[in-house]
Amino acid sequence: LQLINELKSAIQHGELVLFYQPKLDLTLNKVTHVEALVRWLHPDRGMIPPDEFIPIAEQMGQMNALTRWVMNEAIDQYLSWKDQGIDLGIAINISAENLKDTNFCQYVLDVISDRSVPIEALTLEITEDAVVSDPENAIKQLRVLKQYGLKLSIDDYGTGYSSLAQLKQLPVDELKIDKSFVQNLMVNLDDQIIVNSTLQLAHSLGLRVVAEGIEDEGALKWLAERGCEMGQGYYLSKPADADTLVAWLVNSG
Ligand code: G
Ligand code: G
Ligand code: NA
Ligand code: MN
Repeated sequence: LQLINELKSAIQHGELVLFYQPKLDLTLNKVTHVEALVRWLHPDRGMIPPDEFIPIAEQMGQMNALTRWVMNEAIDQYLSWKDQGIDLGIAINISAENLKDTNFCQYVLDVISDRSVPIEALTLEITEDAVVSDPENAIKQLRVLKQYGLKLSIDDYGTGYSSLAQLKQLPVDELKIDKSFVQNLMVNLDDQIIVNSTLQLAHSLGLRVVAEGIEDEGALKWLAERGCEMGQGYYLSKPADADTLVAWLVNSG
């Protein structure tokens, strides 16, 4: 309950921090993107994971403020890396509340143009459920963003309730297979069948596939052999602060 009252000021007073998790291009064997994942560095309680405060932010109508903070912070980081000669595309997570805000898409376009960020440097990750709650408005806004060249990704694919008919209408570039199908890939034949058919479906729709939840070398190889374009998971790197991420990048060549 206390957290509810504190969240709004936490956003305003700089208690949020972004961690970054690499997205590896499996063809190039190179990290080309990172996903920004927010944490709350609470002065008394230490680090609070997003699972504990994002639902609160949604209930409190703070999700637009939070996402705007995340977007600006991620762009700061993008530009700072760029100055250091590090070129990493950045993915940020968008929630249902954001897509319900009819000004969302204009806000994104304004921030990108104000800050001179190449539009293709930004990927928005959207869960299926965020689209399902108000498909017409969501699809309308996503189409505009896509038209301007923003990269769009369907997150946690396979766990939501979107129909193939809706999926077909979504102007996305990327499908992220949910980690629940990937974590046990090497020992679960059902998961192998699901991932295989998802790769085929996505590729025939012209979408690139990201597998999240890669926890071992076997899964990484299995996915690369089957043409999965990108991978993400603890086997490569856990989400880490920006400095740790760059140190890891330099070390892993
Ligand atoms: O970061 P972690 O790996 O613990 O993420 C837990 C959950 O919180 C994931 O579902 C992730 O998508 C979500 N999450 C993390 N950061 C953000 C964010 O900035 N915005 C939104 N909407 N969700 C986020
Ligand atoms: O829901 P979303 O996909 O945006 O959030 C990513 C979440 O998955 C974060 O909580 C992140 O820490 C977690 N994650 C990333 N890679 C792995 C992994 O290999 N295994 C597990 N168990 N979780 C992961
Ligand atoms: Na995500
Ligand atoms: Mn996901």
